[in-house]
Amino acid sequence: MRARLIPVLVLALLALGLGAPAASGAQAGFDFSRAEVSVTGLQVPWAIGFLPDGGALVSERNTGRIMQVRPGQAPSPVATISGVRASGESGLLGIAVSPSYAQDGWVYAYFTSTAGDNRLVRLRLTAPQTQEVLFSGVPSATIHDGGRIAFGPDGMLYVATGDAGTTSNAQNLNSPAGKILRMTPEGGVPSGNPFPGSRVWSYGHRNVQGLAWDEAGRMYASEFGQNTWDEINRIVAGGNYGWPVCEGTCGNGSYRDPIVTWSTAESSPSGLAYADGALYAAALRGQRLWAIPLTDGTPGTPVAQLRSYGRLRAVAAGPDGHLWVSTSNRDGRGTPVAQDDRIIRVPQATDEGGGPSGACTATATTQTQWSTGYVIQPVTVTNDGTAPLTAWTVTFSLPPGHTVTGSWNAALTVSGQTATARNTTHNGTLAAGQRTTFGFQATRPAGDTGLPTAYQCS
Ligand SMILES: [Ca+2]
Repeated sequence: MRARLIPVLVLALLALGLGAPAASGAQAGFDFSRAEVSVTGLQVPWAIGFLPDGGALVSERNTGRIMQVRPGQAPSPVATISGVRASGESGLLGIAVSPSYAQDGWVYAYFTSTAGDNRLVRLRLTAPQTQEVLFSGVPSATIHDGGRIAFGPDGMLYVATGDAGTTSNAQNLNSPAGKILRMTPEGGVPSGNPFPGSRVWSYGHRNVQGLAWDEAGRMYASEFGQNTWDEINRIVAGGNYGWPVCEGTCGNGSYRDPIVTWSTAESSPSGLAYADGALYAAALRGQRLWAIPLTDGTPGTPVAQLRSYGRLRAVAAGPDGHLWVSTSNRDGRGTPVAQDDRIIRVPQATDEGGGPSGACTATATTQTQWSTGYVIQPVTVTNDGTAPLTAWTVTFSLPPGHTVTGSWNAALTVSGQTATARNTTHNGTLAAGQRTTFGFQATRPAGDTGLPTAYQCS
């Protein structure tokens, strides 16, 4: 007798249903399909810093200029740093805008000088020829000059250096080369540094050109490998990152292994930014932007983006909610197009059908089924957002050959294999946390044991 058999036939296919897009939106990220070229005509842009008015400053490595850029406008020079000597990878490198720029007007710059060193200065755009030298004497060379500078969440200034082609610098705590340095905004040794009286924050680096922090304050740095492995490292005070003994992951307890490695052809990462649950590394030789999802500091699988713009150097999360990425096609190693160098802006991904105020989920239960049909009841619609819903739509996928023969408490339409259930007049309004249900029945070909899948609510 069928009524007795039905419970036996019911498959353990209960609680079907997937979270709405918003439910997985902890890392909404950026919509790379909507990337657009916003600035053109730069010459080897190296670093991007944002001003309180939303404009940006961009350093040009070879010209020594600081350009002011705004999306859709031609770049305009606002300062030329005096005493820059550009050769090979050296020149005007990192810039940083003071966190209290509105009060103090300081712009920080790191460059290779005509005096033969790499140095950190600060200046005001109102008097750019008046430089205050904050830290000098960092070994320079035509390769491995590091150069990224950034204010950390602690208000301290971090400076990434390279080994300047002398590998032994990296393990020498008395050399500022091959290090990440931490200093006060005046260039002094702050309290809390791991080696007394020293600006050294971490060492054993070959050539660091990217620094970033996540919202928990964890610090990350990108690093060029020699011939084999590029690295992303999680940076801790006093950490030894292995160069020149180790390149990439070597499992030697004396050194810290990277959290991400790539072959140098895939990456050669310069700039690094953190936004919205992911690190973004701009790859020069790899000619792409690597997006690396992070969960509590643990990386997921890197995804390659922006593969059609050539060499990428700087990446920064802008106050406009966009990711800003610069090309480096005029650096002597690229193939420039007429517009180069460019800044590409990538907008944030939007949560489709919902968003934080309209998040809902749908969960389906198979009430009963037989060889040629089934009843899905209840499909539970839950408003798990923080604001009331005034309407909801649940979509799901019907296997081929299945036909909906009736529904209740929802208006159900089918197009191809996609079924769409909309609220009726009496159950569209759901307060935050409230739920409602609907149901439907369908027929299917004899011998087909399939059921609908992929319930999504919006
Ligand atoms: Ca290393």
